[in-house]
Amino acid sequence: NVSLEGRTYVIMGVANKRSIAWGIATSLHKAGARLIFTYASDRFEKPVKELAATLEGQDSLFYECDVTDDEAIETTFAQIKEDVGVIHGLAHCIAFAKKEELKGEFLNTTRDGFLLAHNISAYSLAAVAKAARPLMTEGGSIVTLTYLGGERVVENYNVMGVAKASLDATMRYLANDLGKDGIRVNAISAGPIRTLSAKGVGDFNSILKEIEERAPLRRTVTQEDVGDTAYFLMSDLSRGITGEIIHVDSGYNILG
Ligand code: 0WD
Repeated sequence: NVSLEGRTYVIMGVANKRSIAWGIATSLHKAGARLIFTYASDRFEKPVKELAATLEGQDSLFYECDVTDDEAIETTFAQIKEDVGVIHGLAHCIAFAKKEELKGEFLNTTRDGFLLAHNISAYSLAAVAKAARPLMTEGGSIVTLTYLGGERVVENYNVMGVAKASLDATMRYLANDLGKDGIRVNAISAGPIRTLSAKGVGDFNSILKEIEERAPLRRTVTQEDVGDTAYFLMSDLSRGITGEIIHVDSGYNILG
């Protein structure tokens, strides 16, 4: 069944309308899903609520959840359980690294910066999966967002690339643990998209230009492209897929 009516999904990581998480939210909304939004701090409460209000007929719920805080994660999912009971999926669209470490040589990464990037961008997937599991009593689908920089060296991506490699492996181990509960865990490797986070990556414009010139589809991807793939991964159409990385990148990853 391609309709997501009667299903509830948690979307983590909407910062503004350019967020990939917002692309996922609109795709799932169109399919009839009920949405729950979490945001990192009260700074995002108003913008997230204003955005969600534009989704017609959507009766969204909102929770503040800083993924570096175990207690916050526990409280958030306990509250969601109390408020809606069962969830059918979760979109993890969260990453962070110090801006000064997203340029120049990877070699200059500090211990602090390394741990921070891994904490927010990789460990958080394991932490939220653990908290979400008891709410996924009907099975479900967890989707995270990764990037090619975790598979190979991408100029300037540095410590975030190492964190994405960790995220990819975290996704696979979680898929193995949660498969017996009927919960699938997959990643979308998105091509570069201009968002708030992308602003932190050095020389992002030339990364975009390279895609336009060389990727098989000769265009960059949009939040909607990623959103519709997330919709597929949340739906039963993808029921046989877990532990997988799907590249939504105009085919760029196949180039040598
Ligand atoms: O080109 C791109 N934009 C790509 C992004 C290509 C491939 C992958 N991705 C990934 C990112 O690495 C990230 O995992 O997609 C995911 C979503 O990123 P985005 O949509 O590009 O970025 P953005 O709109 O900035 O959303 C990321 C959000 C944060 O925004 P802020 O302004 O705080 O950086 O991640 C959230 C936050 O909303 N976030 C947190 N959420 C909870 N707890 C935390 C935290 N501690 N830190 C950041």
